[in-house]
Amino acid sequence: MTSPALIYFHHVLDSTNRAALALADTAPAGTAVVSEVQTAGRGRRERSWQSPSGGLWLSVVLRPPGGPHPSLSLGVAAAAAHCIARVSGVQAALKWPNDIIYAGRKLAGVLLETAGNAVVAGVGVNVNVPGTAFTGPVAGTATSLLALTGRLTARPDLLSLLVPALVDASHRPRAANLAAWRDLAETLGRRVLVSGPTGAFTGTALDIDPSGALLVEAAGGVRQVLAADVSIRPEGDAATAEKYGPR
Ligand code: BT5
Repeated sequence: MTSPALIYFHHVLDSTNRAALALADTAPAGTAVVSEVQTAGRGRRERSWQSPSGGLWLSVVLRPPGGPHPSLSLGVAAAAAHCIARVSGVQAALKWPNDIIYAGRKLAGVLLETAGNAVVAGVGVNVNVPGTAFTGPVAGTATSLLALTGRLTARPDLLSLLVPALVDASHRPRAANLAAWRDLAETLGRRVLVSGPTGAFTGTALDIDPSGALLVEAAGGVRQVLAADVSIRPEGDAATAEKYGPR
């Protein structure tokens, strides 16, 4: 008989994703790691994730039946946005690939990492983090449930919704995760600036394809964007967009 999943709580960890990856070989699906503070919280592509006290820094071991697939990170972002709405009333939107945003500011982030057939889904939600806790450029781009609502949100309530929601997302058909993301997507239909390893271009975000890639109509045709950062351009004429730059 496999042992039941546990939630491991820490006061301080380098990264809950790192810790969960170390368990992923043997831990049952739904095993979760939470830390009050992370000293080396990580984002995509070696970026760092500021993780002061008051947030929910969570990683969950998942075992999607078909193995890892990019649609899962989109499904996890959608599931996290729904859980956030249920506990706080804040209806956040999604920016490709998996930022959870409110009024253009980042409220939560998602980072999936794989270990064989297991996936560790990391979700960082700025719950009871005062705006003054963010440092550097993040102070101007992040928001939190506390900043948005002016009150504290019970993190145990969010945690107890999130863990099963993430497990559910890992069992859902890929198309269902893509559809869940589309429902909350702010990126689709908007002018976007795509910045990737091979350069930057602007275009209109049309849709996501079955692989989770963003389809962007640009000069020269529709381009499939797999790994890049996308910023939504302010509406208006090209000159205005140039003036404001990426958000
Ligand atoms: C992400 O990366 O958004 C994924 C973040 C995942 C964090 C969770 S916390 C639990 C688990 N354990 C980990 O170690 N990680 C996961 P990305 O799209 O690359 O965005 C990173 C960028 O977001 C940074 O470069 C900053 O600009 C910005 N940022 C950093 N900390 C932030 C915060 N707390 N709130 C909002 N934006 C932040």
